[in-house]
Amino acid sequence: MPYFLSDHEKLQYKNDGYILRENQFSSTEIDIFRDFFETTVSKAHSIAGEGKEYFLDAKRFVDIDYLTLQFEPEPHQEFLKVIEPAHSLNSDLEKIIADRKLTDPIRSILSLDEVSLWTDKLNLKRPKIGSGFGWHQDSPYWIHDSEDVDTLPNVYICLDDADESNGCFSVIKGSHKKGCLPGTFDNTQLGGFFTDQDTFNIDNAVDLIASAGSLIFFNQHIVHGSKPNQSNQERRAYIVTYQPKNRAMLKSGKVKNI
Ligand SMILES: O=C(O)CCC(=O)C(=O)O
Repeated sequence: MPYFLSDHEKLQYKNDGYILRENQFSSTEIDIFRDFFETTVSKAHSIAGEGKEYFLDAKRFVDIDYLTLQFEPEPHQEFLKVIEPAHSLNSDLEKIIADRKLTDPIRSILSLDEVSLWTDKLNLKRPKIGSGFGWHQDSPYWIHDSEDVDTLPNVYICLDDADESNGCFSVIKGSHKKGCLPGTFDNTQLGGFFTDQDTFNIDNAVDLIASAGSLIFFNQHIVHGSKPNQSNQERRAYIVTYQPKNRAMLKSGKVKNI
């Protein structure tokens, strides 16, 4: 069964920079995805000691070949925050990456039949521990590595019900239209990757409250972020980013056509 975007959804993506498709996966499917997720997290913990550890703005990172593990800030530095590229640790994730519920809308967005993988990440955001993500765009992270930063659409898979209390995904509606925006200049190491708040309108912020199994497709230039998880509930997400076929993946440089 095809899952291409309707004309209305295409227009919405063009104007707003995102679309939310609710309840795309059943609870049984999401349970399987959560198993893939937690298996990957366990593998990441088991190899974290083998990697090269470094700190940016007091945030702990570990690189193992081209895999990057990002940990929560103090006092939770033992807890993982992000694993990227996640499929390199668990090939089961490739089943999700190739699912037409993800790839057909991406084909519609790119107006292409064939696509490849750019990157994929697991964002953990554990109960009471998971920190937020400041307002940022993805494109400034990728502009120096990608052949074409304008063709890197994302899909965010909600693995848990998410609302304001556990730090649901938030976007600045329409902010993708200006391309790469300037970063902040606050003399921190990572400050340049957070978007200068004078360049977008915070009144256009939308909290994407969504249930587990929902998908959020979003433009690589949209300003987005999320609050910490202050609840007792998990808020796990898997974000997959695609590109036109035959292009090299971020970091590994290998090609993974879908
Ligand atoms: O998981 C989230 O809430 C935000 C993730 C994000 O902004 C990112 O990975 O670029």
